[in-house]
Amino acid sequence: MAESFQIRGFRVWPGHLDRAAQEALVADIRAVAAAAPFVAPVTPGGKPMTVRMTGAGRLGWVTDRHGYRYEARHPSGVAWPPIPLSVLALWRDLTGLNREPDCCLVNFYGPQARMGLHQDKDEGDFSWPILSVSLGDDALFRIGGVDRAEGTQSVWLRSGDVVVFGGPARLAWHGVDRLRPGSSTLLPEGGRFNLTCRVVVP
Ligand code: MD3
Ligand code: FE
Repeated sequence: MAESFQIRGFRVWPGHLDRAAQEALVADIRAVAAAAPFVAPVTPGGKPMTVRMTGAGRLGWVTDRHGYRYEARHPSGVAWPPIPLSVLALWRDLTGLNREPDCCLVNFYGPQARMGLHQDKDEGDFSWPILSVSLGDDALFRIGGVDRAEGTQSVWLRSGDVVVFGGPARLAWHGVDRLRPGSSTLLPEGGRFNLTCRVVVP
């Protein structure tokens, strides 16, 4: 296991997952997506997002004309599949928490996808950390402060990197500016999966 470093209050484990562990997680993600297919989300303002999303756990994050929120069911009406054991093991190892996450949001980025700067504020309790796993092409991740006016810093997240955002970083502004298409051979179709595990219910 590589060492971790801290930047702006978040902790990064570069290359934490070896190739076999990454492939196992991708297989788990494909099983989740078979039960709960990726959707093309729309913001409450009606703007299509470039990222495709699905999820696992008791609750899933959704967005549509009715707003941003957590729901007990996938838009198709089926329950979200359980969070893969591989993901729960990572959560336990790196956060050291006994509490399991309620949600594992799965984002898929095609070569042109991005995610604008935002805060994650739809959870009922911000005292729990968020764990993020990157799989596939490199992504240029940008993080600022809790105040939007604070400056931002950029860091490339690569396949197998794991990040924990806790403490003050939990409410930091963040986003994904772009991918480096073709930078990873993990996904035959190209692009990037990102998993974020969240505690939603206090
Ligand atoms: C910092 N996802 O799904 S993961 C998201 O790469 C999201 O797909 C990005 O932002 C992605 O909401 C970034 C890293 C991340 C996730 C949640 C955070 C960073 C965070 C919450 C608070 C602070
Ligand atoms: Fe976010």
